[in-house]
Amino acid sequence: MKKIISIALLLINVIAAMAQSAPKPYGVLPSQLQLNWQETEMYCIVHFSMATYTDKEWGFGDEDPKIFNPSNFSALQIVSAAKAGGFKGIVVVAKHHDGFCLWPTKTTTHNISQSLWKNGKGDVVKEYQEACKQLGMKMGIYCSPWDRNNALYGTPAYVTDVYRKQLQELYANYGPLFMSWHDGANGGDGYYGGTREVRKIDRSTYYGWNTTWGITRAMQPGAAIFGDAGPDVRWVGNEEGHAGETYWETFTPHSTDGKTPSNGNVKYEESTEGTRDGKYWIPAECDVPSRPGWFYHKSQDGQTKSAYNLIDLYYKSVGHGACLDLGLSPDKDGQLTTEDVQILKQFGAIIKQTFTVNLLKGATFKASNVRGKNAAKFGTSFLTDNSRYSYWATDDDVTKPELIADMHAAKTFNVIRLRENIKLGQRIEGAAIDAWQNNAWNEVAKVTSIGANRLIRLPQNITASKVRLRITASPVAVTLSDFGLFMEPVHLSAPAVSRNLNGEVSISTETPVSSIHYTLDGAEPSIKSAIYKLPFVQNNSATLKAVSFDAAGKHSEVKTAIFGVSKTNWTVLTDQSDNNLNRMKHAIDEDSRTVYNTCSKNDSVVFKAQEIAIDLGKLQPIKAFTYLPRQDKNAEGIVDSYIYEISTDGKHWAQAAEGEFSNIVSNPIEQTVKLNAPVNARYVKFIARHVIKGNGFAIAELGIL
Ligand code: FUL
Repeated sequence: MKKIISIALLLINVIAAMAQSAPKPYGVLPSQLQLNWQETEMYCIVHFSMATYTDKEWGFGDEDPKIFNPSNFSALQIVSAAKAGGFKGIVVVAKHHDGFCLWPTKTTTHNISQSLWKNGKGDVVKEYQEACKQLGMKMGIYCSPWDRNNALYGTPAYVTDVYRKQLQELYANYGPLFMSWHDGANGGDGYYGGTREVRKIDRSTYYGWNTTWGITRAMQPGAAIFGDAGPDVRWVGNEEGHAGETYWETFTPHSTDGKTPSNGNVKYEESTEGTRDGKYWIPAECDVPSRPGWFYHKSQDGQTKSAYNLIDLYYKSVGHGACLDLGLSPDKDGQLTTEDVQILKQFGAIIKQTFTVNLLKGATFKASNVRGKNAAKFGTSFLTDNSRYSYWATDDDVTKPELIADMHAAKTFNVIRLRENIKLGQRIEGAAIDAWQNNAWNEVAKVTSIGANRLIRLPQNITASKVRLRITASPVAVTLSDFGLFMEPVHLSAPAVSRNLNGEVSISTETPVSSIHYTLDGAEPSIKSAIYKLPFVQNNSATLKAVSFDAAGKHSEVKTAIFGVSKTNWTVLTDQSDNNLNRMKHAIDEDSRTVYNTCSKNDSVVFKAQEIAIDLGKLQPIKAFTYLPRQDKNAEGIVDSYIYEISTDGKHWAQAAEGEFSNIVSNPIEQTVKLNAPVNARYVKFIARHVIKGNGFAIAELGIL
């Protein structure tokens, strides 16, 4: 008997101990450094350098340092604007691909001391460091590995004596850093000390990344290292600001060339979602410029993403469990434009307003299971406290629990937040949320992953007093740290604008509005501007700005659309590389989804310069050419080196422009080539000198302004 009692006691003790013990971690786990980075959630990368002055996205490396001379650079203005937007840090582009160093480095003379700014005594990076310190913002640095200026680029000496030394200078003098950002754009043509040639490097071996990262760890132990394949943070695989709808913080990088995955050769299509049960914990950063390009271009004024565009990206990046890195682009004076500052402020205010009140605070929770019935340790009260790591847990064998939250009164919400305690890994693979409406549970949302943070933005407001969370798939016990319901302020639907091949402009809104007003000269529209009723014809170039109003006089955001000359009477000439008129028409059909593509599947065909010529129907003045690359995420046939020719008779041609489309794969936006002076022509020819990939060229749209 005694024996039985002691065995029973032992068993009770074992069960009690189990009830106290935390669930076993699942899979690979984040480091403390990665947790710190994750909590940062949003920061900005600032591109202000030589390319600001040359109006380019990538400088060639032959720029004269004297042209860098801002009249009014203010790191404080830039960092304050980021802070007002709710961003917690900035990443300073200290050297971009053109090789110009914004600090007085000893590694090259191609640096700020050779500029006219502050008589060569200035230090832009220092000024950012001081501004960050003053404003309590974190700072990171971006120092481009690819250097189109340096004569040594491509040799081992560049890595050891230039690139690593530059990092060492930055690490030693500008910390503490929260990030060290290592770009994947690598090798190609450049100035390279005057040789002006193409230099190719082996992406997986040339930089000796492990040695470099040893330096980072030793000198800036608090810096999360960003690279295409990590090690701490991965690139999300696009510059559009979104992570996958299903999103894993874990990742097993694969390479495109069978070599070690590294900066520049990762299979990016796998980076957006990550890898379920991946080998490493390498969460993603979603980088996206706030304007069309990363650097400031006057021609892109008015095209900054609106506050609600940014909100949308916030939900698709931070709201999927990744971090958002928003590009800011100070202008030639050295500050962000008033409009850009305004947008950041508005964005920050909307986020703050949305997330201040968690409507589930004070709710009564009823869970189908609490680990070891130990509510004090694993109960539902932890779901609405402010810690990301205290959590509600289930017993090991309960992987599909349910939870009902009673708010005791009807509440209206349109955002749901869920978070896992990622210190125990990313576990959940499916969850659904129901609202109690008309005496029944109605499913309002479901997700296929949660991770560090999952925000679900509902298409409409939901009013209910009770909600139910169902975990529908998880390989192990659930460890959820947060459940929240929020109300994003409802905004008036901004107009959408389109123009068809007949030059007809249509303006519409998603939801009904009282009126839509517009201007065609780029002026800010108001209730006094022309009222939109029916589609109208606009054949000439124009900058249309439209705004909608509700009955109370509240207005939406302004929508800007830039039109080139309408293509109504355009035809394609056939005496050129291709003669398939039907296919060619896709290049001028005002439809960005159709592509004129000459790439062939036959691998033995090699790329030779390709061209397409267009008859504009009449002689007309041309100020600029536009090229929209294919928008279907396929790099094949995307042109990165071009020539434009013009003609008045279709027989005699003269060159009007030539150059490179920089960063066109990562950021495939419409490229605008401005001419120094307008020209008159009836015929234009677009010649592709080089394409990113493939043996032909691909064009979504060609246009003129
Ligand atoms: C890319 C670069 O090539 C772009 O110019 C920009 O700096 C972006 C943040 O990273 O890889």
